[in-house]
Amino acid sequence: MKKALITGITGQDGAYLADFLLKKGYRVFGTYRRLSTPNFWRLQYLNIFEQIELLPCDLIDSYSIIETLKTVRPDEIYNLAAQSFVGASFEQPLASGEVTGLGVTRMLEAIRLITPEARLYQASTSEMYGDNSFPFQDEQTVFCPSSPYAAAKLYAHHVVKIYRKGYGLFASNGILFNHESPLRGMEFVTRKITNAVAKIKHGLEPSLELGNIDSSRDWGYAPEYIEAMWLILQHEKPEDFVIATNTTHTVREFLDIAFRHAGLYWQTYVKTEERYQRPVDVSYLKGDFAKAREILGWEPKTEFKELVQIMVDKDLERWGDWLGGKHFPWDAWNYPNEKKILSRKLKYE
Ligand code: NAP
Ligand code: G4F
Repeated sequence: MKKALITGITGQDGAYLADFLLKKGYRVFGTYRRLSTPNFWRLQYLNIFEQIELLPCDLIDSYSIIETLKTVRPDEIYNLAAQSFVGASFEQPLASGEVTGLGVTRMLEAIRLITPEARLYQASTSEMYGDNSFPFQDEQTVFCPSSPYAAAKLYAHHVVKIYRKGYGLFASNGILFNHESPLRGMEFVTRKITNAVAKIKHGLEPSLELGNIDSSRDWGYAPEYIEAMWLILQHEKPEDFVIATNTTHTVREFLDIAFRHAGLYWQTYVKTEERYQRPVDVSYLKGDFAKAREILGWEPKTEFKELVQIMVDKDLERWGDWLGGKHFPWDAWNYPNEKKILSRKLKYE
């Protein structure tokens, strides 16, 4: 049975990827970091929590990465862990650089020393193109990062290429454009909007405040992007791939579809506030995934409008359930029994 290790398994992509790999017959190991309030709700939500083997590991702590690799000896490593919120990277630029940038070098060094035969997927990002002026972006487009997050990801992207070339590691970057779902973090604009639509519709909130609603993103559906990560590691050689939809929409368009879907007009409820503006923003992203289509046979299926509606429907349902007294997986009661946490002393061959 193949063993996959996912860092960032508690995040949106980590949870969907774990689900995908379990269905493919993998033994799935996931790392989590120490938090005062543990965060396993997505794995509970997908009903896969019991099937995941957990290990404590933080990308700022080399030794925890080394112990994890020694314990698991994975065939495939999906490095999804990051401080992934662009806005927070302006507030905590050093911590973001430590985790999102240097964390990847720590992972690569550990792989080089302990499991050089393992295949590494690194979660690169369209943010690396920054505030560019190209009509679309692909694997050849120059990078011009516009945030500490993007600069850290670009550093990581290059270090992956250096270890591939210098040490012969099977290490690939997936340059994924924005991908969303009902499991998206609440701080990102899509989920912030769909959650607010649901609360406004249910009479739980009066309005929504946003920042720059003119920026444009290439938004896809997260579960489909997970398959691309896996395909990248099944490819015969390590390479970098853009994963996108070849379309772009503004935050305004997202607002329009989301509110209309709930029978509301966004103009009645949405205010823009200076405090949600970033010091530098990326105004336009539109990816070209031609290489992934040609080599991996991957393409997106869910269109923008459908994606927005999926998210609104799910948040409407959740808040409706909540009002009816039903509480969905969330928060402290998800904390695992310590027996569930793998001992570093155990070995899995
Ligand atoms: P996410 O929901 O924010 O998940 C990030 C994960 O990283 C969480 O599991 C988080 O753990 C973990 N993490 C944070 N700091 C860590 C640390 N110091 N050590 C170990 N783990 C740490 O992000 P996502 O949307 O799933 O994205 C997955 C990856 O793809 C990220 O690297 C992101 O930058 C990248 N990416 C995302 C998109 C997108 O549109 N979603 C596009 C391109 C690239 P906690 O639960 O403990 O916080
Ligand atoms: O949803 P966002 O925070 O996503 P952003 O910055 O594009 O980053 C996401 O996608 C990247 C891929 O390109 C990932 F690498 C990254 O990890 C993350 O998943 O913001 C999207 C746009 C921005 O232009 C932002 O300024 O929405 C604008 N926006 C307007 N009002 C807002 C808000 N963004 C947030 N988060 N909150 C607002 O109130």
